[in-house]
Amino acid sequence: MYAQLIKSEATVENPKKLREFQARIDAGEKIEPKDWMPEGYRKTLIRQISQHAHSEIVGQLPEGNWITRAPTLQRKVILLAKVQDEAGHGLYLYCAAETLGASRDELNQMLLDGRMKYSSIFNYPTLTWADMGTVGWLVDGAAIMNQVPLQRTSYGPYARAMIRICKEESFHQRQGFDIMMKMANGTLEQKRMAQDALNRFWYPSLMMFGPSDSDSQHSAQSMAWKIKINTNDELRQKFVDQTVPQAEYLGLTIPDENLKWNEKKKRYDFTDPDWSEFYDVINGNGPCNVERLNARKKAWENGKWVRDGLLAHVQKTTSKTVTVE
Ligand code: BYC
Repeated sequence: MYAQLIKSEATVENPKKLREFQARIDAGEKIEPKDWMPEGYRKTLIRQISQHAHSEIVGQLPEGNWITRAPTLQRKVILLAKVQDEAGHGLYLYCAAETLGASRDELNQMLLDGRMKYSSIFNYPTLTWADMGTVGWLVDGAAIMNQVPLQRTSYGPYARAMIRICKEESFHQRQGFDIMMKMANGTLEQKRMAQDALNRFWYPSLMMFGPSDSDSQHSAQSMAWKIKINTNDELRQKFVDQTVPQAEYLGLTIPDENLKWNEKKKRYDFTDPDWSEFYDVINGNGPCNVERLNARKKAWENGKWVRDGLLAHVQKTTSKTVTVE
C-alpha cells in the first residue's frame, strides 16, 4: 500500500480537481474518507497519523516499566489507567489511518522493520519514579501543545480522534504534575530526583516538536493542506512559555543558562536542543531504540497465538454458516 502510494504520487493529477480540493481546505471544510484527495495529501496523512499511532504504542513502554514499582496502590492504579489510555489512542489513530486505505498489519510491519518512525522521546530511559512525573508533565504537556491544534486538522477522522485523545492527555499531564508537586515538596532526596528528571527530559521534550522550521521538510505543504496548523518552532516556543512558570512554581530549575524572558518579544529566549542528537535518535541510534523495537517485536510474536485463534474462530464460524445454508 505504502509503495503504491509513493508510486501514484508521481502520477499527474487533474489541475482542476487540485484547485477544487485546495479551495475546500481554504474554506475550512473537512475532508472525509470517500472524498477525492491528492495522493500526496493521503500519503502525508498516512505517514503522520501512523507515526503518531506508533508513538502511542511504543510510548507505553517507558511508563509500563514503572507499573510494578509505583510507590503506592493509588499511584499504580493511575499509571495503569494512563498506559491503557495510550493503547486506546494508538487504536483510534490506526483506525483513522485505515480510512485512508492503509493496512494496519503493514503499518505495524513498517514500524518493526524500521521503515516508519515513532516519536524520538520514547528512546530515552525512565530511570526513577520522578521520571513518571516528568513524562506526564513535560512529555504529555508537549503532546497536548502539539495535538490541541490537530483537533482542527483538515482530515475529518484524524480531527475527531484528536478530540478524545486531547481530553485524556490533559488528565495525563495533570497526573504528572501532581507527582512532581509531591516530589518537589518532599524530602531533599525527592527534590533532587525531580530536578534530575527535569534535567534529563527537558531537551528531549523540546525535540518532540520536530526540527527547526528551516529544516522541516514537510511543514510548508502540510500547513497549506491544514494537516498541520502550526509550525514546529511556534509550538516549541508556546511550550517553553507555558512550562517555565510551572517549573518556577515547583521550585525546579530548567537546565538552560540562556533561558530568559524577552520583554520586547513577550516570550522566553531559550537554547535549542542539540540537533545532532535529535537526528541520531530518529535514525535509530538513541539510548533505547533497539530495546524499544525489540520489545514491540517480542509482543508481536507473543501475540501470534491470539491472532491465530481469532482467525481459526472466524474460519470455523464462516464454514458453519456455509453448512447451515
Ligand atoms: N520524533 O518535516 P518534519 C505521543 C521526523 S506524543 C521522530 O518537521 P512533520 C505520546 C518526521 O517524521 C508524540 N521523528 O515532519 C505522548 C520527518 O521524517 P519522515 C507523537 C520526528 O511530520 C505521551 C522528519 O523528522 N505525536 O504520542 O511535518 C504518551 C522531518 O520533520 C520527530 C505526533 O506524532 C520526532 N519528534 O512534523 C504517549 C503528533 N519530529 O517522516 C504518547 C503528530 C520530526 O519524513 N505529528 N520527525 O521520515 C506531528 O505533529 C508532526 O509529524 C511532527 C513532525 C511535528 C512530529
